[in-house]
Amino acid sequence: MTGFRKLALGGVAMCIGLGMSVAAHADMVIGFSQIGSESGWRTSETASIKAEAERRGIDLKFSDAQQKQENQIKAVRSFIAQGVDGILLAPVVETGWDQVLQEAKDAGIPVVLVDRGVAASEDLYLTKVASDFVVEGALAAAWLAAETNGVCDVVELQGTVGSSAANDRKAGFESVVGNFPAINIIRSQSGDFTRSGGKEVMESFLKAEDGGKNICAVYAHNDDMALGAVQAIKEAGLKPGADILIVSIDAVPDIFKAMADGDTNATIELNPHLGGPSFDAIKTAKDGGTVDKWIKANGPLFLPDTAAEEYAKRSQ
Ligand code: GZL
Repeated sequence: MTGFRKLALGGVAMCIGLGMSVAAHADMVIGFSQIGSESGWRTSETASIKAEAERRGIDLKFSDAQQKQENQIKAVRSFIAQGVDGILLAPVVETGWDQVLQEAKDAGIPVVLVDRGVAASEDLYLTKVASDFVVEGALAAAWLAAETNGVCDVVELQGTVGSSAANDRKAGFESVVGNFPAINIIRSQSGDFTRSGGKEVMESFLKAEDGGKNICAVYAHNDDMALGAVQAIKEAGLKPGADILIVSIDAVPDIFKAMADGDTNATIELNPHLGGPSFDAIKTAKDGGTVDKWIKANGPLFLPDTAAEEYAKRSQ
C-alpha cells in the first residue's frame, strides 16, 4: 500500500475516532450550575468547561448563580425538571445540599461536584472533580516557612465563608505553620475571593497593624485577593513582595505579571480544565461503569524566576 494511501486511511480512521468521541456525547444534555464570575480563575474555568462541551457536542444548560446558594438550588431543580442526562454543580458553600441532591438521585440524574465539595453523604453525588485544597494550603505554608526561616507574622485573606476551598486552604496552612512556633497568623478575614474584597480587608489589616510594619507576609486563598492586597500595600507606601511577602493560589495570568514585577512571591496552580473529567464521569456512569468518588487535579507552586515566561504563555 502506497505511503499516501496509508496516510489517507490514517486520516480517515482518525476522523472516525474523533467523530465517535463526539458522537458518544452528542446526544447528551447536561446542566451546569456555576457559582458566578467572582474571580479570574472562575471565568477561565467557565470558559474551559463550555469549550469542552462544545467540542464534545454536548448541549450544556448553563446557570450563573451570582454566588447565591438559593440560585444554585433553583437551577439544579430546573435541570431535574428538564430531565437532563447529568448535572455539574460547583457548590458555593459546603452545607445545605442534601435535599436537592436527594431529588437528583431520586430522578436518576448523576451529579458531578466540580471544583468544590459538599458536607453531604458521598452516595448523593457521582464524584467530585477538584483539587485537594488542604494540600494547597500546606504547600503555601511550607514555602513561607522556608522563605522566612520559620519566623513570620502572617495575615490571611480567606475565601468565601463556608466554602470548602476556604475551609480546607485554611486547615492545610495551619497544619504546617502549627509546627513553627515563630510563625503566627495575626489576622484572618474573608475577602470573598474577589480583588475588591482582598483590597478592602488588607486596608483594614494595614490600619490595625501600625501601617503594616508588623506584617511579614500575606497568605491569600486566591490570586484575585492577593492582587487586591498588592494595591492596598502600595497605597500604604510599602513595597509588596519585599516589605510584605505574598503567597496565593490559582496561578491566573495576572499573578504572573505581578510576580515578574516583583509585587508577589509565589502562587500554586489550580487547574481550571475540569470539564473533560466531569463529562467522562457522567458518560461512564450512564454506560454502567464505576467512577472514583474524588478525581483530583492538584497543581505545582510557581516562583518569580519563571513568571515572565509563564505570563507570556498564559496571556496569549
Ligand atoms: C477553588 C475555587 C476558588 C478559586 C477562586 O477551587 O473554588 O474559587 O481559588 C474562586 O479564584 O473564586
